[in-house]
This record gives sequence, structure tokens and C-alpha cells, in this order.
Amino acid sequence: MGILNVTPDSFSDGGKYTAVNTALEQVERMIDAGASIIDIGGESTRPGAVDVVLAEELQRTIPVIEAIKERFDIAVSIDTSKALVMKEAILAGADLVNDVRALQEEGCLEVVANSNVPVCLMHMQGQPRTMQSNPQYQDLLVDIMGFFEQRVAACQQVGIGKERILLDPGFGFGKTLEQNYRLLANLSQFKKLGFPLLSGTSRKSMIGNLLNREVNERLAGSLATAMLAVQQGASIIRVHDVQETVDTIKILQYTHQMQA
Ligand code: 9MG
Repeated sequence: MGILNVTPDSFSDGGKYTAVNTALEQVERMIDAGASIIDIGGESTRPGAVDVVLAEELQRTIPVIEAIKERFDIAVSIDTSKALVMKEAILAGADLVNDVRALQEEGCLEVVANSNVPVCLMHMQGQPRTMQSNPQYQDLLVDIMGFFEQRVAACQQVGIGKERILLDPGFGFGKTLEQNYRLLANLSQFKKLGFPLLSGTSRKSMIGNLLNREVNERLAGSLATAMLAVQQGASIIRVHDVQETVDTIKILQYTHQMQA
């Protein structure tokens, strides 16, 4: 999954891809590099980010989705927590809803229930503006597992079938450095719930803070974490550096085939 942030304050591409044409060029590069899904977000969810108003988010994302679906044969995911953005994005051709708030905002469950697209339910403790201030868990894995069970039940109550659900532990969303690596080390545990897993660690602080690297120096760390996630059964890896990640995963998969 290649990341396309259409936000002026996007943390690692500096908001370069806000205009539709520039976005299309970036999408073409990600497709050529081997992406099979493009994740489009109009609201930054990085730690400290402020909320974006609905009209602005619609204006940033919908024309880009329409342009991508008109021009390329590629799956598009809408990264949003707003029901109306989900609805308009699906009408514009989005193939997946990626919600860092796991359909907890008003109207979201219903929008997805009334569509036929899958949804990625991500775990986040708190809200982006404050989530990194003092994240606390009774038991990290048990708490997140319980959250997933509760959100899956909410989905099923409105008619979103199991086959339409993906889960994501939400690296960097209300987790300390140690908690992030504990999650990564135990990612395979979430497979027990029986849903495909999505993992997003690309260029995040959990890499920068462990290695003491700036955002533009986190490629090696991003590839290492992508590899660890795939080894533990993650089905989708959300990344900025598509070509390098695809190469890394190809090496991993080829080596697996050679196992005696
Ligand atoms: C939007 N977004 C930013 N980070 C993310 C992550 O780790 N997972 C998902 N599903 N979405 C993310």
C-alpha cells in the first residue's frame, strides 16, 4: 500500500503532492514500483496534528480519487474517519476504507455497512493531537485484542461481514517506543483473530527515536520493520518507499520458497 497524503502538512513528503496532477505523477511512480493499493489521506494523523474541517478534506481527496480511478487500474483506499468523506470516496470509486478511528465516529459504521467495500479497523489510544503524551495500557496486547473484538462486534451488528474486515494495531498511535516494538515483536498474535493484518511503520518516530534518525534517514529502519511484519503474517504494508519495500518483500518471499 503506497501512501499518498494530500495534506499541506504531511509529515514526510512536506505536502508536495496536494495538486491533482502532482498526485497522479506520484501514483504512477508508486504503481510502477509495485504498489497494489494507493492510500489517500486528506487529514494528517501524525502526532500533534490538528483536525481538518469536512469541506477541506472532501476537496483534497475526492478529485484525486476520481482522477486516479479514471486514469489507472489500481485499488484506492480512503484514509479518513469522517462518514461523509467515506461515502463520497466510495462513490468516487474507493475500494477500501482505512479508518484510524475504527469506524467509531458518527455515521461511519452505517456508511460502510451500506457499501460493499472492506474496511481496515486501526487501534489508536487517544486522539492524534495528544496521543503520545502518556499512553498507558493494563496489558498492551490484551487491551488491543479486546478493542478489536469490540469493534468487530460493532461492525457485525450493522451487517459488515467478517470477510470485509482488516485489522491494524496502529503503530505510533498512542504507544511508547517500547510498546511499539512489543507490538511489532508480537504481531503474529493478532492473526489468531482470523483477519488480514495491515501494518504501518514507514518513516515513523518508532524508527527515528530508536535509531536517532531524521524522517529522511529512516529507510533502512522502515524496511526492517516491514520485513518483520510480513514474516509475522501481515498482508498489507503501508509505506512511503514502495520500490524498496517491494524489493525487500520479494527477497523474503523467494527465500521462504527455498526453505527445505
Ligand atoms: C493513516 N495512517 C497513518 N498511519 C497508519 C497506520 O499505521 N495504519 C493505518 N491503517 N493507517 C495509517
